[in-house]
Amino acid sequence: MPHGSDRRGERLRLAGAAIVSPVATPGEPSPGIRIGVEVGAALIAGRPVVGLETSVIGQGLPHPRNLECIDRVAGAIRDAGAVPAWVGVLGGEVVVGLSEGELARFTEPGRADKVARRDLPAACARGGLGATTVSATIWAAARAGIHVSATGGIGGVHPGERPDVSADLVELSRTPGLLVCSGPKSIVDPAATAERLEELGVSLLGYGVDRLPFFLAREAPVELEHRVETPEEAAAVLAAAIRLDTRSTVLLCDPIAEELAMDAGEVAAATRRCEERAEREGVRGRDLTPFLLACLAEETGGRSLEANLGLLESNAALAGAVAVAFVSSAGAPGAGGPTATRSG
Ligand code: PSU
Ligand code: MN
Repeated sequence: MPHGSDRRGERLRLAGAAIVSPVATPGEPSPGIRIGVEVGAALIAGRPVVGLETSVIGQGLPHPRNLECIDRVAGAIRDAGAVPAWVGVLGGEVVVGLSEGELARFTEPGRADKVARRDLPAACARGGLGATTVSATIWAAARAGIHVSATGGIGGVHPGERPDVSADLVELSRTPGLLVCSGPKSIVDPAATAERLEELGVSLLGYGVDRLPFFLAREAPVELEHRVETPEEAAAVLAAAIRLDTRSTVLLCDPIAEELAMDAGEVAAATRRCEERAEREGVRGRDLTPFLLACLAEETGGRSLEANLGLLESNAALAGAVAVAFVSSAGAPGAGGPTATRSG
C-alpha cells in the first residue's frame, strides 16, 4: 500500500481540467466522481464550499418539507459567503455539487435509494438515484477537495443487545475534514457513540458548549473535552488537523437553538415507543433511522420535524462561516483549495 502522502493530488475530472486535491486521502483515485460546474469553479478559485448529504432529503425528511430544507440550508450557506455542494449518486457517477434540477429528483418520495459508503459501487453500477448519508458524502467531498461539510445529526450506536452501529462513525475516522452536526441523532445511545468516536480518533469540539449536543435535545449527559466559541477557532482546529495529517474528521458539535430544543426525557420516551414499533414491524438495517425519524415526527405532533429543520439550517450557517474562516486564514494548508492543472 503506498503511503497516503504519495496519493496527494488525486485527479478528478472537471470539464477538461484535472483537480488536484490538497487533502491526503486513503483509497484509490476516483475518476467516477463528477464535480458540478459552480462547485468546481469555486474550488479552483479557492472560495469556500460546504459539502452536504442528500439522505436527509431523500429519506430523512418527508415531502414537501425536504424542499424547504434545501432552500433553508443552501440559503444559509450562501448568506455566509460559501457555496453549497450537494452530494449524490446520479447516472452512474458520484456527483459533488448537484444542480438544482438534479437535486429536485432526490426530493420525490421513494425515488432515491439510501447510499452509505459501502453502497457506492453498487449504486453507481446500477445507475439510479442514490441519496448519500454522511459516510458516503464525506468520502466524496474529501476527494473533491472540500474540507467542511454539514448535516443534522450523525448516526451512532443504536441501543440493543446486538447494536446497530452507523457507518458514519468509521468513515469519520478515516476522512479528513470538519463536519458540523448537532451531535448524534437522539435515536442512538449518546455515551456509547461518544466512546466509539473516541476509540476511532474522531475529534469532538463543542460549539460554545461543554456537553455533547443530542440532536433534537440540547445536550446528552456526556462531557466534551474541547470547546470553541467562534468559526475562526473551529477553522484553526481544522487547519491543525490537516497540517498534522490526522486523516480523521473534526466533529463540530453545534447544539440546537434553545427555542427549538425538545425535552430530552420527552424525546427519549417517544424514541422508545418508536423502537418498539420498529421491532414489532421488523424494521431493521438502513430503514431503521428513516423509520424512527418519521415515527418521532408523528409521536411529537410534528415538533421534531420543526426542530430538525431548524438545526439543519443553523448547522449549515455555521459550516458556511467555518469554510469562510478556513479559506481566509493565512497559511492554512490547502486553504487555497485544489489547484487546477491542465489535463493531458
Ligand atoms: N441528519 C438528519 N437527518 C438524517 C440524517 C442526518 O437530520 O436523515 C441521515 C444522515 O445521512 C446520516 C444518516 O448519515 O441519517 C444515518 O443513518 P444510519 O443511522 O442508517 O447510518
Ligand atoms: Mn444502521
